Amino acid sequence: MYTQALDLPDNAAAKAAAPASHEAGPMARFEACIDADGRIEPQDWMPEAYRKTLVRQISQHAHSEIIGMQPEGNWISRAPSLKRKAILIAKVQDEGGHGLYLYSAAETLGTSRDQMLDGLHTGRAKYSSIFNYPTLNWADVGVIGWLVDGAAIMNQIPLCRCSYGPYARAMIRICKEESFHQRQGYEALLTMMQGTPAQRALVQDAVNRWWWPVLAMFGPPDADSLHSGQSMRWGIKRISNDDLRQRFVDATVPQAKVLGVSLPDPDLTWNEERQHHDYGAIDWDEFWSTVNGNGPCNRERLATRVKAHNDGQWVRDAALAHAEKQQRRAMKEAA
Ligand code: FAQ
Repeated sequence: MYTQALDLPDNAAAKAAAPASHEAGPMARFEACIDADGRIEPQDWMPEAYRKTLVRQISQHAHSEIIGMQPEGNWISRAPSLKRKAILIAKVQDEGGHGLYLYSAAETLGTSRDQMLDGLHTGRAKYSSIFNYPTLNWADVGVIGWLVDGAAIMNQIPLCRCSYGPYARAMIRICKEESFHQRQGYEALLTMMQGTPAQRALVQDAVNRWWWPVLAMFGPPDADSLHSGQSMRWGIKRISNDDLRQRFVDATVPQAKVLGVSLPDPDLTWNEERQHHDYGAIDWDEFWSTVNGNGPCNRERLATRVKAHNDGQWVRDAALAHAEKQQRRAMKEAA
């Protein structure tokens, strides 16, 4: 349902299509590789603006995964059964892993993890607006899986075809895991919807609260999207913010029907002419206020993250001391 083809282009052919080094400068070779839908690798020459855009997007994406562990992590100790607890622990751990793949991909562009984390911890770097909303009841955990992971997959499948090789490759594994995350959320909600009226009411309440922030998660409308034009020209983004949002709405409406919940938008209707659903106006003031640090949980999320980082200092110190000891031993043995 979420896939838009995972077939990857023939990189060798694309690179061969690029003019040879004696014929053209690095910019021409870069452009030719992008035009032929090839992959740019870390050792390849790239314009500084391309590098900067990638570091911005990949590090923001990594920060989102790491901060995104918090809303659901909040429910690990209160999961309603051992099975749900085990699933949730695995999911939250996956999000941490996604952050690590993505930091590694960004590091290949010459930015250190310390620099990226400093950006996050000092509030200079962005992370997804969606993780600044609270998880008030157990159904929120299911709704995050169904809607937030569902939106993330919709946005991230095209990134498997991103022109920067390390990012594209990281995204393939991430998307496979996100797909499991989406299904576990939907399954948890289906179970609740077969339960008591109180359980069904919890699901509906969670859907009502998350629907609009999830739609905003795809980013500003195309007309206001600062980076989309250039990022699409470079093959970093493949599908625009509005087009992804529309695909998500179209995919989610039938799922809501099966689940038996209503989506909180009186303007949501099928448009026969467009062959898409029309939907109501998104509150962009709320979006920007959240992005700029004033959402319901921004301060709490950042404070929790900074504390976790500081509390983990002894682990990093111990790992470094161990690595140094091993290196000294290896040098002594080699001498
Ligand atoms: N939140 O010109 P555009 C997940 C910013 S991972 C905050 O359209 P662009 C997994 C944008 O950065 C979710 N800021 O920007 C999970 C820019 O500001 P800047 C994260 C946002 O880059 C599930 C400005 O607005 N996914 O969910 C947002 O072309 C469950 C102008 O915007 C990714 O990061 C936003 N929602 O398009 C984990 C995917 N939207 O940088 C745990 C990769 C926009 O100039 C539990 N990223 N902004 O200061 C992307 O695809 C793109 O970066 C977009 C934004 C589509 C997010």
